[in-house]
Amino acid sequence: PRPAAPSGGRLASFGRSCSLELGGDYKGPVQVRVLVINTGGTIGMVEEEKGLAPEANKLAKALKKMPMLHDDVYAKESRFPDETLVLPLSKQNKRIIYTILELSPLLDSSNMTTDDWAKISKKLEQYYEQYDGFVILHGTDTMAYTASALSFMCENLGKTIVLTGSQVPIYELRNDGRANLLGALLIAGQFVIPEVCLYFYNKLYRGNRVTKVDAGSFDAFSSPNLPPLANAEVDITINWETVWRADTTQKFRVHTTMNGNVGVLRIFPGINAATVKAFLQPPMEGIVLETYGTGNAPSNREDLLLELKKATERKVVILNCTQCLRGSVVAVYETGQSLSDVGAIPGGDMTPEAALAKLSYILSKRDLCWEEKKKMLSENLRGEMTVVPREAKICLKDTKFIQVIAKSLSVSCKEELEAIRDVLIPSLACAAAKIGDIGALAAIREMGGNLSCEDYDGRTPLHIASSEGNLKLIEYLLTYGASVHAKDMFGATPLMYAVKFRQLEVIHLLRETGAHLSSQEVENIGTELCRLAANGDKEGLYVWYLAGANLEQTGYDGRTAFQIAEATGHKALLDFFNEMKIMKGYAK
Ligand code: ASN
Repeated sequence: PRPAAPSGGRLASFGRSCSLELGGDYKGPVQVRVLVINTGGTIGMVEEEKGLAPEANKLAKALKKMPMLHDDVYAKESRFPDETLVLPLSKQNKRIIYTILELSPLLDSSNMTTDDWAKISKKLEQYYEQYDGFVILHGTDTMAYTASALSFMCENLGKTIVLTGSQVPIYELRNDGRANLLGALLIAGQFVIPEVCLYFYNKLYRGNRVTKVDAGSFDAFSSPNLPPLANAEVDITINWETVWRADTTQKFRVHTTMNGNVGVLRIFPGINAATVKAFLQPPMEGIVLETYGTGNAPSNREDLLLELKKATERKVVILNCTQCLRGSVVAVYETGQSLSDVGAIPGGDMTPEAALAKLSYILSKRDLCWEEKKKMLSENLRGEMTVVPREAKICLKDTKFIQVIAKSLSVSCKEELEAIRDVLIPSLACAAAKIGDIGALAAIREMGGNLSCEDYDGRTPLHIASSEGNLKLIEYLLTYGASVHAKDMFGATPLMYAVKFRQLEVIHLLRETGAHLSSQEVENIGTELCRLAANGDKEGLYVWYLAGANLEQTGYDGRTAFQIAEATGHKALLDFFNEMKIMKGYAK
C-alpha cells in the first residue's frame, strides 16, 4: 500500500511528526503510522453456507464506519488518501494513521502453513521503514504458532509487531474484534516494544510465550510462564522490565526459509515404540517431545529409549518440553535423566508452539554446524525461555542508594519505592549519557534499570548521546537494547538529533543499526534542503544525505537544492553536487 500519508498540503502536514528543527514550532499532535496486515481469521469472517469464512475487501470499508476506529472528519480535513484510516486522538495526544494491507486469499488460521509465515514476514520487510509499527490480523487457532515463528524469523527487530484477532467477527453486534484491534493499534503506534507480541482481551503478551487456552471465551490466550508485557486497563501500563531487547547493532532482516521436517510427539502411558520409530524416520530432522511434569519419560522402557537414542545418533534433534501448561523442564528425577542420556535437549519453559518454531528456524540455518544448532536450541534467543540470571550484585529495588532516598522521603511501601526508581532511572541514565559515563550506565543496567527509559520530554539516553556524539557510549547503548526508533515528544528520533548536531559518525552508526528517516521526513525534506543550499551550507546537505535523504527532493516551490545552487551560482556547492552525483547518485 501507499504509506498512510496525507496527500495534500505538504507544509501543513509537516507537523510535530517531522521536527527538522528540534524543539521547533508546535503544529499539532505527533502522527504515527501503522501498517495492518490482514491475513484472515474470525475478526473479518461472515457466515457462509458451510459456516464462518473470511470475506475479502470488506474490513477496511467496515472500519471506516466505526467512529472508534476511524475519525472521518479529521481524515477529510487532512485530505488523506481514501484507503487511509485514522484513529481519534489518543490520550497521549497522538494520531495513529493506519492502512490495511489485505493478503490474498484471506485464511482461517487452521489453513495456514509455513509458506504463509514467509509471506507475512516478507511484507514486514518490504514496509519496515515506512511505518512506525505493525499489526497483524490473524485467526486465533494458530496465532500462537505464527507469533512464535515470526519472533524467530524477524531478526534484529527494532519496531513493535502486534498480532491480534477475535473470537467473534467485528461485524457482529457483540464482538471482541473492535477492542482488540483498537488496543493493538494504540500499542503498535505509541510504544517501541521491539518484539513480536500478541494482544488479546486487554493484555499484551510476548508472542512466543502464549498458547490458546479457551475456544469459547474472549480471554482466549494465556502466557503461563511470563507475565504480560502490558495491561490495557484504565491506562496502558507497559511492563518495561519484561520487554525483550536484542543485543545487536545489526539491521532488521527476515529469515523466510523455515525447515518443515519437524514435528511434535506427546508421550502417554503405554506409548508404542514402533509408532515412535515410524515418527522419527527421515525426512524428520527434529521433534518437540512433550513429556510429563518437569521433563520426565518412562525410564523403564528400554524399547522406547532405544528408538529415541537411535534418532539422536542420526542427528535428529529431540527437544524436551513439558506437557504441563506452566513450569519448566529441570533435572530432578531419574525419569528425566534417562531422556538426557539418550541425547534430548532440555527445552526449559518453552511452550510447544515456541519450541516447534525454534526448531524449524534453527534447523533451516544452513551455515550452522550440528553443535552450534544444539547450543542455540538450549539458549534463549528471543525471550522464549527463562534463563535464571546470575546473582545480581545489587538490585535496584533494594539498593542502599534508593533506600536512603526512600528513607529521607519517608517512603516504605513497594509501590512508592518503584515509583521513585522509575523517576530516578531516566534522569540518571540521561545524565550519564550526557557526560559520556559508560560505567554509570553499566551500573544502572546491572541494577536492572532499562537503558531505553525516557525522560520528561520522551528523550532516551540514545537521543542525548546522539547529540553529544560519543560513539563508544552509543555503541554500548545499542548493544544493550537502546532503540533507534524511539521518538521524543516532538517526534524526533536519535537520528534527527545526530543530524541536528551534525554528528557524521553517529549518523553512520545509527544508520548501520537500522535507523532511518520516517516517510514523512523523507517527503518533507525538500524545503530544508533548499534552505541549506540557499545558505551555501554544504555540510548541512551532506549530513542529510548521510541520514538517507534524497537530495533531489523538491522544496515548496518545486525546485531542488541543486537548482537553488545553480541559481545562486555557489561554486563550492555546485562542486559538491557534482561530486555526490559521481559518488552514488542522490538516492540513499
Ligand atoms: N478458526 C478461526 C481462525 O483461527 C478462529 C478465530 O479466529 N477465532 O481463523
